[in-house]
Formats: sequence, structure tokens, C-alpha cells
Amino acid sequence: MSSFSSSVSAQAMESLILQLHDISAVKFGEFKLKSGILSPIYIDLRLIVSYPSLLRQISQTLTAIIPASASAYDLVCGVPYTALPIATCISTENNVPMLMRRKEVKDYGTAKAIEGAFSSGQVCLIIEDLVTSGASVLETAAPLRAAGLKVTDAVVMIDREQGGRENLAENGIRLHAMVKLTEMVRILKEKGRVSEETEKMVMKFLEENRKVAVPVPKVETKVKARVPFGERAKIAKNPTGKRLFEIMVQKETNLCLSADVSTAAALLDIAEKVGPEICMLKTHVDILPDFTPDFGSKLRSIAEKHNFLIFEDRKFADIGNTVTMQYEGGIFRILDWADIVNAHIIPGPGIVDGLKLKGLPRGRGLLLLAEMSSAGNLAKGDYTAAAAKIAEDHSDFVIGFISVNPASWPSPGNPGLIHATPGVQLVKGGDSLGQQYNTPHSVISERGSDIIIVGRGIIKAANPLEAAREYRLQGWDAYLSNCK
Ligand code: S5P
Repeated sequence: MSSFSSSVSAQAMESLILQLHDISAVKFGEFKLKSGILSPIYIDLRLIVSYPSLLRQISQTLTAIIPASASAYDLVCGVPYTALPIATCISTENNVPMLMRRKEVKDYGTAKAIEGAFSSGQVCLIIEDLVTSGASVLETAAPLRAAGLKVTDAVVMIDREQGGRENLAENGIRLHAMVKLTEMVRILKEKGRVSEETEKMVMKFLEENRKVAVPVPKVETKVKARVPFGERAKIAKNPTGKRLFEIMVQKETNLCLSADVSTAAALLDIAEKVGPEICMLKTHVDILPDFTPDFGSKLRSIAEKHNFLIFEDRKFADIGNTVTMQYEGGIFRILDWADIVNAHIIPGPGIVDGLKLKGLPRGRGLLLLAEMSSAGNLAKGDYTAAAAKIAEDHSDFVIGFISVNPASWPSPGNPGLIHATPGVQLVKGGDSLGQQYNTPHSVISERGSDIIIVGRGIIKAANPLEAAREYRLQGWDAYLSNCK
């Protein structure tokens, strides 16, 4: 079956593909990708701006493949930067207004993320050149949706077939591709542009890379109705738990930044930048080579300025007596500066008693690891239920859980307790060491968690502040969608 729309003739499509090859927008050889892996194919569609006739043909073809079901759009928006000229052509040729999403928004308090005139409720079609995981389409959809626009469809030149279609569908966006990459390579081989050997090599590469994304099981559970965070602040017994709910409401954020950067200086820097976007900042203080005793007071003054809580992800796991010393003493003196710490319950409730002895008089809070995000972890079933019971018994000190799918727990539990979930990125997948990622939408509105904990999705982004804003908008949107 042909992968391109019947509304475009096979001949026209072949001609377009050959032209892209002619201008070296599609190249074969050995290319080092950003990720470090060697690819036998390289696609650079930025070049099309130098070929106006080709740009026009591409825009006309993209317009032709938009199905009738998606044709009632009020606006178009190209994903910056490569798709901007394509979106402009589609806009002028079809007399449909265009929007531009700013990639660099410096001050979110005053600057606009979207340029152009629109009104809430209008439908905006996204235009993109190349889709791999779908992340860049989602990054453009987030601010559009946050501004009240409806985003249901995206039209793209090339689909690399690496999970983009599924990831977008998961986020309510249908993908319409002009051509799939495998189809394109097959045509170039048919037309004698590449050898059979190259075709095989490229197909093998694409197949192997498709396996990079770790499939995450579909979650059927849905959150029915949510008690708003403001109400839950009144129910929470622990002062830090209460404050966390209040901050979330005041700042309209359920984002926790996992600041796993390589130095204390970098941590303080990102805390200062991203502070306005988050309700909580999570540290692993034992990874900082330049830690000094004044680290805690410096971080606390940033936290006070931007109104967020500090969560040291210490994952205590020893007997009660030992953890009292680990919490209070040593080089790090965690008790002095961290509002929140967490603990495994493997030693039994004595670990909570130990930490509470030191933490409660200082008004601190504790999160229990009831579930984990990593593949093959053992925190499930009875173990998770035991964590829920210990939390209930110590709800003066325990503020909630590190959890992954609280909607699947047998009982909804005490609404005064909070759920925070790691393993969050804009697209599903995983890393090479067992981490598993779900989307903000899936974590909050399907799995019933309250807070998204995001590390590499933000700190490894080209623009961490912009990435944090995207996560904040998506996380908060997902929370609001359950409140209705
Ligand atoms: O189950 C867990 C519990 C935690 S606290 N899985 C996790 O990934 N974490 C932490 O969340 C982990 O230690 C890391 O600091 C963060 C996830 O980082 P990311 O870069 O994968 O988003």
C-alpha cells in the first residue's frame, strides 16, 4: 500500500523526492548525529528555502494531503525554524492566517510565546518538515493549547516512523505525512539514485533505531474526579505538605525540576533561572563535586525568592537510628536546608520514626517511595500497599509518595497526601539504563499523580527555561482537565 495520500499522484510525489535528492536535502553516506550515533542517511530540509519552485510544490502537496476531517482549521503554525517558510506558503496560498511560535522567550512574565492574532477556541493546524519522536510538534502544540487554541492535526513532509505518530496520537494530535522515510528510500532506489546495498543499510538503521524507544504499557485507568489542590492544602496535616499544595495553587505549577546537573554552581544557576516555573526543586547533593557548607543557605535564599520547596532525593534506606544521623549530620547536613526528603520503606516503619524524630520539630516533610519508574523494579503490589499504610499512620510527617500509577492503587487514599512522579518527558520512551518515561498528560490525567518530576527533559534541553515552561503548561493543563 502506498504511504502517501491518494490526492497526490505518485508521479508528483516521485518528482518531489527526486528534487529533494538533487538539492542534497536527502543525503546518503556516513553522518554523525547529535546523539553520537552514525547514520547512513541525513536529511536537511532547511535547504528548500533556496529553491522557491520546490518550496511552492511542497506547500501545495502538503495542502493536498490534509484530509477533509482536518480541513476546518482557522490558522496554521509552523514548527520553528525549518517549517516556517512552508507554513508561510500554505498560509498565503490558501488565505489562512498564520501564527508564529517564539523559540526564545526570555521573560515569561511579559513576553509572548505566540505571535499573531487569534481568539480562544480557534483550530490551529501544525506544519512540520520532519517528524521523528514528535517532540518538536508537541513543543509547539503546548503554548498554542495553553493560549486556548485547539490543536488536533499536524501535517508533515517526512515521517521517520520512529514513534512520532503514536506519541502525537497519545497527545490528541493526528499526524498526516506526505511520505514515510522508508517509502522515500525505496523510491530513490527504484529511480537508481541509491544502490540496493545502501537501501538495505538505511532500512536496517531505521529499523534498529525504531527499537530505541522502550514501549510503555498502555494505561487503562482514568482519574475520575479530582479534589482541587486548594482543598487538599486544608486537609494536609504536615506544614510542608500544606505549603506545597499552596505554592502549586499560587504559582499554577505542578512541576518539580530534578536538577541533576554536574556542579553546585550549575545547580544554583538553574534554580535561579527555572525557579518561577516550579513548585519544588529536587537535588542529589552527593553528586556535586564543588559542594560547600554554604550550599544549603544559598539554595534556600533562591527558593524563598521564587517560592518553591527543596526536596533532597536522598532515598534513605537504613534502620531508624542510622537515618537520624544521615539526615542531620555528615558533610551535607540535609536537615538544615531540605524541606523534603524521601525514604524507601524496606526497613519497615522504624525508618519513618527515625526521620520524624529529627524532621518533625523542624516542620520538614517526608515522601515515601511507593513505586519506582525504572524497568523491572520490585516496588509494587503488597510493597506499594505497605507504603500507603505507613504514610497513613504517619501523616503528621509523611506528606505523600513517589509513585508512578496511583490511579491503579486499590484505594484512592488520603487526599491530604501528595503524589510525585519521576520518569517524565514530552514523549514516551526510556534511557539505556532502565529509566521509563511517560508524558505529563499520561502521568497526571491518566495515572492520577499530582506532580511531574522532570530531569533530563529540562536540563538537557537546548533552552532549559523554555523546556521548563512547556512542562509546566502541560502538567498544569493535565491537572485542570481532571478538575472539570
Ligand atoms: O523511581 C524513581 C524515583 C526517583 S526519585 N525514578 C527516578 O527516576 N527518580 C529520580 O528522578 C532519579 O533519581 C532522577 O533524579 C530523576 C529522573 O531524572 P530524569 O533525567 O530521568 O528525568
